[in-house]
Amino acid sequence: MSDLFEAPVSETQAQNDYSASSIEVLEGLEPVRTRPGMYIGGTDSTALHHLFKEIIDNSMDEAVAGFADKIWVTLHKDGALTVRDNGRGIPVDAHPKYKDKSALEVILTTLHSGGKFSNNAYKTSGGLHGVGISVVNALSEYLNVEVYRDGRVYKQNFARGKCLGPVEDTGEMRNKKGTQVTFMPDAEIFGIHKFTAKKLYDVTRSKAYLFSGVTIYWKDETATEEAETPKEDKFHYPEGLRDFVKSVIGQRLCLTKDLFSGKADLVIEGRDEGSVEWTVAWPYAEDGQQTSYCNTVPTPQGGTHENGLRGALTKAVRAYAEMRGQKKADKLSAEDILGGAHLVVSVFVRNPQFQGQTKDKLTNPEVQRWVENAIRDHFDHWLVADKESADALMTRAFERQDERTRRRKEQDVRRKTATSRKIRLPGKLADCSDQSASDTEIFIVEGDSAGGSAKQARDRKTQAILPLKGKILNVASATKDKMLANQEVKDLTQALGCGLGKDCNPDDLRYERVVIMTDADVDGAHIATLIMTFFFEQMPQVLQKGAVYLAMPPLYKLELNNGDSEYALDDAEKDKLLNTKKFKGKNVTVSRFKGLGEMPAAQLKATTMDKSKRRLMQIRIDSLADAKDIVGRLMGKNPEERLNFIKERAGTAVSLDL
Ligand code: 1YM
Repeated sequence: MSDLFEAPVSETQAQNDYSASSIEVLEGLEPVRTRPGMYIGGTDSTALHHLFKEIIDNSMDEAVAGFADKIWVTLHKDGALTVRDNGRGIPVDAHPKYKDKSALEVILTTLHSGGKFSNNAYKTSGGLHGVGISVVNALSEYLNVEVYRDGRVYKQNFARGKCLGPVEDTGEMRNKKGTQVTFMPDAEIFGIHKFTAKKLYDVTRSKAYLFSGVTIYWKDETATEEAETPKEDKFHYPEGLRDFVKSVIGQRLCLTKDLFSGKADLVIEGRDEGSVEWTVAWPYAEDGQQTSYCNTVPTPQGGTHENGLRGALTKAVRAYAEMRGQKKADKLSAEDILGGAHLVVSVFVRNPQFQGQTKDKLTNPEVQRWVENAIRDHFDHWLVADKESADALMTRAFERQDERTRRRKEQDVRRKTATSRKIRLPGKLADCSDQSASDTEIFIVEGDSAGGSAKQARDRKTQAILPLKGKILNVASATKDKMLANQEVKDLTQALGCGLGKDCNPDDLRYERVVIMTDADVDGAHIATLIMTFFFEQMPQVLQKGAVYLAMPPLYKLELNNGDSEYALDDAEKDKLLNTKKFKGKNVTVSRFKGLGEMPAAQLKATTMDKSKRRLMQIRIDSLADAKDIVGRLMGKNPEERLNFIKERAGTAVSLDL
């Protein structure tokens, strides 16, 4: 861990550090209660547990910044939750701009104020990643805060986001510092959902794995004898991620004698940019998983930190294989080397940037290079130090490479025979010119005019375009005969070439990726849903393979007078961009795209189709059974089921564009 995290700052300095004058107009909490989905992604059990993460992230931020080393988590009998840390305590002094209010009250009752007060650059909660403590306050039936600061105890109580009185100095308490928050999620918002001990326990433990400088005390007052998780526990992992991976990999047989793990400071041109910690294991069963974190927050979609680790490992194994005289060393791919490996990487960086509304992918481009450079040397040494393990890794990588080449050849032959046999392809399909499926994609677009733009915008070599007419048949509610007779379904099936229903063989797919590209409006979303339903019902293997994607065309263009412009995917992104330095306070022309057909080809290319610039969303099925249930209810024949589903989830809807 770098000095930055450990260097203690004196208490007086810390108190004066947050800059009150930087406060701008702050929003109240009403929007949070009216549209909770916008802030915590819904009102279901996942959203409920999000409240806990927000609070513990505050304590973790304080620990990572070097001010706290203990956190206590207690689940109470009545369903309330208490989190306490021994950090500096949330500031309680009167706020210059809000003379009658304490900083504590402003932080708890206004949106996004945390980030503005704070000068902690590594902060993930309150503004940068998480939504902050005020959102938890808004969604709690009650929330009570105790701050232990300057040898005194301060208390303030809230109900549904409103404070019940001013912060009170309740007397002296020497030898105690920190913040304690107790809250009860509001049943008006979360209905029957309650905290699950196991979920809280797992999140709590993972935080301790991710930062070895903290000890977390767990207490569950609801625990019974048979409970899955203990009544009390203490988490402290001096070996961090290494301990974590050891606990999941357990006694399973691995390809290498030891795990590959380490820690490094990211010092770039003398500047301390943070740190990285990683652990990699290669289980024989090839059933490993890849997980990554930034500032202790999970990034399930990976991102630049994960790419950095993969890059370092790939390059090091290639170099090692080359040194061992292997001719095909430079052809080894990351998947050859890392497929099935168990990989965990955790970074601490300033100003992390996350992608999209779900914010589950790290996008700071510089992080990739930093992480790759930091790990590369370590892995080179690790390989040379244990030749037996290095050879085992190399041998398996070449086996996977052979297997990959064999499969590709098979696929190429299939495609060639298909083309030479001149299988019937739909007349509307503008096929790509590459003969093999590898690295090709088919864009399924809505309507002929969008099809026209897409044809102009595409890369002819690797991108095919299939325009479909309007709304395709809802295959979840149609009869089989009706489906087979439907022209759009026929076109789609012919173009994809992999067969339908029980004849579907995903290896025969004529393209590597299938991209559904519809307008960024309600109709577009409906059409995309229908096409996804088709895949789900008729080609689930293609979805499971991860070959289906959604294109993400922008809804807005923001342009400055000097011609400089940016695109925004949705309202949230537009508003965010308008608040950045680039646009704030300037004369900005905001235009809204009506549909893909209206977008000039060059723009469609730059924003949505060009492989180097666009963003795609991969459609993933985690559980086939869950997905079947949802699709069945939502797209099936029974309208009552559909209504019930919508009623249950109404609170989850994030943004409706009607
Ligand atoms: C159980 C939850 O919230 N702890 C906590 C929060 C803060 C501080 C310390 C803190 C941060 C800073 C300065 C800073 C917060 N401070 C703010 C704000 N535990 C919990 N512990 N002094 C104290 O980041 O500069 C928001 S949260 F806005 F004051 F900085």
